[in-house]
Amino acid sequence: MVRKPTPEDRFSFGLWTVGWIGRDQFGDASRKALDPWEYATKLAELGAWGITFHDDDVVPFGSDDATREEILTTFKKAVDDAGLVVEMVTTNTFAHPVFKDGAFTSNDRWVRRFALRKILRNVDLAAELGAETFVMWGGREGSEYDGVKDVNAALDRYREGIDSVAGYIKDKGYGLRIALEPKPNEPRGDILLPTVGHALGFIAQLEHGDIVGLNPETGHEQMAGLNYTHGLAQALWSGKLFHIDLNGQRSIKYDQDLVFGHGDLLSAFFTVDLLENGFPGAGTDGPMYTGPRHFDYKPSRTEGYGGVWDSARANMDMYLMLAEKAAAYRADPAVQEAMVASGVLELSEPTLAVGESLADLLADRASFEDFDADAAGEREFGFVQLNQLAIQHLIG
Ligand code: GLT
Ligand code: MN
Ligand code: MN
Repeated sequence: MVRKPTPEDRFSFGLWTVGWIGRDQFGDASRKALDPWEYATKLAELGAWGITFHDDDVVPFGSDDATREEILTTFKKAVDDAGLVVEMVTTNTFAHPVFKDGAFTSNDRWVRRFALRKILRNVDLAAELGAETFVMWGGREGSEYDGVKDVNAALDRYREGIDSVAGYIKDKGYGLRIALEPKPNEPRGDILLPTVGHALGFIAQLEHGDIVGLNPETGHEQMAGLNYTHGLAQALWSGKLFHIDLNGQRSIKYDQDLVFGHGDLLSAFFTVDLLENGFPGAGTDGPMYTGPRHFDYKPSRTEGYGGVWDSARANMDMYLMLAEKAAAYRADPAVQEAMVASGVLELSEPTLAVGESLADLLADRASFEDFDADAAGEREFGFVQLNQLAIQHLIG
């Protein structure tokens, strides 16, 4: 039995996750939609601490102000009554046909202006609800054909859009940070800012990049054959891991949004190990992710509401089970020994000693002239053994 999640675990869910009714490219909805507040109540019962949503998940696109106000009041009350925290808010700039060529990077300037207005309005709502993170997934920012998008101009417009939103947050004094969510493709053939690395490079070009970071999603990196844990690691190293979308993906294919751990389980183990225990060399004194454990998954289309709640719970159970395994892995003397043998901990030692100059290095015969490269080439790192110990903890 896995223990029940507590608020300290800070598990949170997108309303669009349990709220997904199974409509896909090929088929109609396989479940009936509930009211937004019903999902909130149920998630809280299961042990979730937080809830997140797109503007349009709660208030239908195009609603008039009075309707919007009425719906938001009911929703806020339900969230409060359930004891849930709205930790993140995001904007739907992908569903309505107006965004078919993108929002900030649509070739149509009027669409770009409308998108900016929609997003700024949602920033106000996010701040009002006390959210800390404002996720921006530019799902429609991209193209199917290379000749139809001036990528130089598109990146200029993307920067203009994000800097405008970030500048607005600062001007208003809101306690919000923006987290960009990379994805390589789907729904567009190619999406701009396709990976963690592309997004980090983009953030470095922003005027207000200090409040812009990342919301990497497990499946989005794995769809491109990339290592999610390494993506998180580089975002952490860069001080840019503002938020996470945990889920499961089985190799390079369409975005599956499976339950966390139901895709690449070994990778999920190391993801949790990093999130809970930090880097092997620095441990919890090094860069650590301190945000919510947010799940962005879809209950499979085959499930009814029983399966929806079971799968929501499964995300949290997977995380808790993996956290337990990862703690045991780190504490195991055999693992610690294997870590020493493998040199994992040696990597934290700077290559040049404190105060040592390149001139010193050039004069150090032990580093080159007298260095026995052949002998060093004989070193056994024992990586396989260390990995085997990880797997033993995982399945043991
Ligand atoms: C959409 C997408 C997710 C994003 C959401 C935020 S919406 O479902 O597939 O990965 O996190 O806009
Ligand atoms: Mn996501
Ligand atoms: Mn996804």
